[in-house]
Amino acid sequence: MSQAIHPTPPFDEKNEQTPDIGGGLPVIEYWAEHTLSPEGPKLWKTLLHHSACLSCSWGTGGQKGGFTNETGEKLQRCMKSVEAISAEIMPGISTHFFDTQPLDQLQTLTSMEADRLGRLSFPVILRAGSSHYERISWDEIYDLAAAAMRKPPERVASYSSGRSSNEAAYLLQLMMRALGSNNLADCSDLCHAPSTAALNQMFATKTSVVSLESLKQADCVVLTGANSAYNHPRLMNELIKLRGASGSDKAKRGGKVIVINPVMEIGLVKFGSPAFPIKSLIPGSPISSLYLQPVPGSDVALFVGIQKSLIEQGFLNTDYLQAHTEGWEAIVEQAQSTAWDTITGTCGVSQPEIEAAATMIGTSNRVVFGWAMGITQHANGVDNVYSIVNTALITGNVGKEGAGVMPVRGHSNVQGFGSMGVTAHGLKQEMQHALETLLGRSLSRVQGYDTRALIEAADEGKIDSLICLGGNLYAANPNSAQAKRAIGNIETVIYLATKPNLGHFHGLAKHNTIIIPVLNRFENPHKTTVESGNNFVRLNDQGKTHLTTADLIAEVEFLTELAHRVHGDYPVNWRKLQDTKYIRQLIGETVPGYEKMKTIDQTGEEFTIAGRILTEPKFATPSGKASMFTTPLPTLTLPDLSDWNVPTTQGLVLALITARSYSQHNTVVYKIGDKYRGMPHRNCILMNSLDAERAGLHQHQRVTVQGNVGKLKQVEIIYGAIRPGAALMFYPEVNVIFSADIEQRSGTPAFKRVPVAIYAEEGVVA
Ligand SMILES: Nc1nc2c(c(=O)[nH]1)N[C@H]1C(S)=C(S)[C@@H](COP(=O)(O)OP(=O)(O)OC[C@H]3O[C@@H](n4cnc5c(=O)[nH]c(N)nc54)[C@H](O)[C@@H]3O)O[C@H]1N2
Ligand SMILES: Nc1nc2c(c(=O)[nH]1)N[C@H]1C(S)=C(S)[C@@H](COP(=O)(O)OP(=O)(O)OC[C@H]3O[C@@H](n4cnc5c(=O)[nH]c(N)nc54)[C@H](O)[C@@H]3O)O[C@H]1N2
Ligand code: SF4
Ligand SMILES: [Mo]
Repeated sequence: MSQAIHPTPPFDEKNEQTPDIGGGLPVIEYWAEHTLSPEGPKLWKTLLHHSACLSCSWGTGGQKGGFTNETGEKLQRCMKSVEAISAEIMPGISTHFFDTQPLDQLQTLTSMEADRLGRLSFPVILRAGSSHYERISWDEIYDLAAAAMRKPPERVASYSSGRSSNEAAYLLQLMMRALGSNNLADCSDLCHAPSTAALNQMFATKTSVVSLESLKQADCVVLTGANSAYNHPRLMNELIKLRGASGSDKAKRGGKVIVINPVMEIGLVKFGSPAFPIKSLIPGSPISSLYLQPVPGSDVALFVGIQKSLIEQGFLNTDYLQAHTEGWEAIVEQAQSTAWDTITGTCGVSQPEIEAAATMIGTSNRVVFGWAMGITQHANGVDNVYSIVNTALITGNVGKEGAGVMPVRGHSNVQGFGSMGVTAHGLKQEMQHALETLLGRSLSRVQGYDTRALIEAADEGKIDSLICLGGNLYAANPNSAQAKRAIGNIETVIYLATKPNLGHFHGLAKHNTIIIPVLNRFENPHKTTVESGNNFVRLNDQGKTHLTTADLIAEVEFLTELAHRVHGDYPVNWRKLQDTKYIRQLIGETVPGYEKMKTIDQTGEEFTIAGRILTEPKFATPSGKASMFTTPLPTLTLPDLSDWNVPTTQGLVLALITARSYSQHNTVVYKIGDKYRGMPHRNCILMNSLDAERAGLHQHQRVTVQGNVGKLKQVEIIYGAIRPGAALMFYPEVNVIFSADIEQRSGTPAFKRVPVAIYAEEGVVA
């Protein structure tokens, strides 16, 4: 039966370090270690605070308490939440620290060392020519910042990361748009922008169409290019329940999970969840029913293959396609006319495996398709998303309970930033009109800079002022040398941040770099809101910071005061907005689907955003039908070693996946090793033993890994469960070696298919 089908050969080789299951006891040990430590009481207080988890977009916590999800289920905080909180409740950096640490010293710090310095506690400035950051007064900050914002609007930009609140995000975009600037670069440009672009084209909506409630009714989940065991751990509970293996869920749903990933991630094979201590935690629960390992960047071919097989097996839902979609004939024609050899030759997955996946999808009644960075961070990321959504549509799996398409988002409020209009990729018409009414004039029609365009523009000397609401623009971008040079051309850079990071020490402005320490989500003196990846809006209570002697500011307070100094009372009384309930009023009036924001302060009622979840196949497109687009198969080539300027003829070229380790949050590293992949430190490359041995290399050998703009030396080879031809290294360190291809319709870098040469340096004995 299809259950027995595995990749041939299965690329599941383990090394001596890898455990048998993901999650499991180490998670509990981590919890215990932290919750029982001296920081324990503070940690518990924060875990119990009525605010959403800081870490990922799955969204846990809020008004029902820190451990509850939107369906009211308890015990929904994972270890990643503890990790994120622990970083925030660290002591403050002393007022003398920056006096004693010259910049060149700070620049030697690793990501982890920078984070461990503690919480930013007072505002500092680095003036041109100075060797030290020094303390700065609030008056001077506002003078410098207001002057920076008054530069010509096309030379002023912002960058943001999705941890701040909806309220702060809304203020940022309103301040920028009131200036006449659309330069609202955001971390989502490096992340799910292809999902947003594709879903907007197909459905005229930009986010997941599946609610958590609906996911619970699925009988099959296809999880592609997402390592949720690491990055969205509570999603794993849903998969465990779907498979019906958990003790607490007697329903025995017996559903199927198809995982598509070049790397056999152990937590996606078997996961031990603390939510089901007896049945799951120690033995581990089975996750994948079928695990397919395609060539990185080839998912379009794989999904066209699945479509082809669905058609051949008689699973095409023609009635649905005729009634609810447009352009479907071309999709069917493409699938039928693409030869199996072309499909399998491109994706490297055999026809029986693809057919097994199609059978599982075709015989299931309610299928949810989820995906993350393995799909979006490719030169054809938008096609990747089209091909997944096409597969869902041809089987009628969009617009009913228990089925649909679900981009698994990144940061805990990255989706809220998009909803609030923080984007250079164009606003929804309704929101544009509402903002134009508010501003009493048209919004600028100049195309804004997204994140990559911002770096390119700055590199060409076209940006004078940049305000960063969180994040790490420097380390999140490919080609770190270019990012550093580009930011260095900007006269004034203002960082609002909770913690120091590499960007604060390497992403330095030409004249003034200012770091403003801010309160985080559970410390703000006012309520705020965030939006989860499942389109659920959570209300965060006000709180207090443990940094009682520090000079921190709320993001909302800083942004309203700055906007007031720049714009006076235009188009709103900014200072009045320091009371966030007035921002929520504005949001309720101007953001489509957010109408319930107008009453949330009275009702305290968290809500699902209107118009997002599709339980009927009625789309927001003018025709009411979903538009479908064909997906050209990618041509995936790699240069030869001889094309590289390397000092040896021995070695090999692989497609490098740059991804997260088990203990990091984006550019911030919490722990050096990744135990589930058996990678003991950051300077490792995960490879298949067949590749290494073919090139005369061996496990634990130290090699050079070279991309198109740089190299990393002394990289340790680790054998692992990855398909031949592919390798994996950790970001952000690896960003020094390559300048990525860019997905042209979304601006997203191809972080998941970086051509690299791997070789032992001549004369160096390993
Ligand atoms: N703890 C923790 N949680 C996080 C984050 C974090 O850093 N730490 N980051 C947050 C953010 S901003 C984001 S965007 C998400 C990221 O969440 P993920 O997208 O799960 O994170 P990545 O580590 O980028 O891993 C993507 C997976 O894609 C696979 N992959 C690579 N190339 C391909 C391919 O061509 N095809 C397929 N099918 N798969 C491929 C990789 O092997 C890897 O398993 O997580 C969010 N949550
Ligand atoms: N090679 C490679 N590069 C990648 C990726 C990849 O997979 N491979 N992934 C990309 C993706 S998906 C993303 S989303 C980006 C991430 O890019 P960013 O979002 O820019 O980076 P983060 O590391 O999440 O930013 C962390 C910093 O945010 C600040 N911060 C935390 N909380 C708050 C808060 O409440 N308020 C404020 N103001 N600041 C806060 C802290 O100072 C912290 O150091 O990286 C991208 N870069
Ligand atoms: S799954 Fe995500 S939102 Fe939920 S507790 Fe874990 S890190 Fe937080
Ligand atoms: Mo992300």
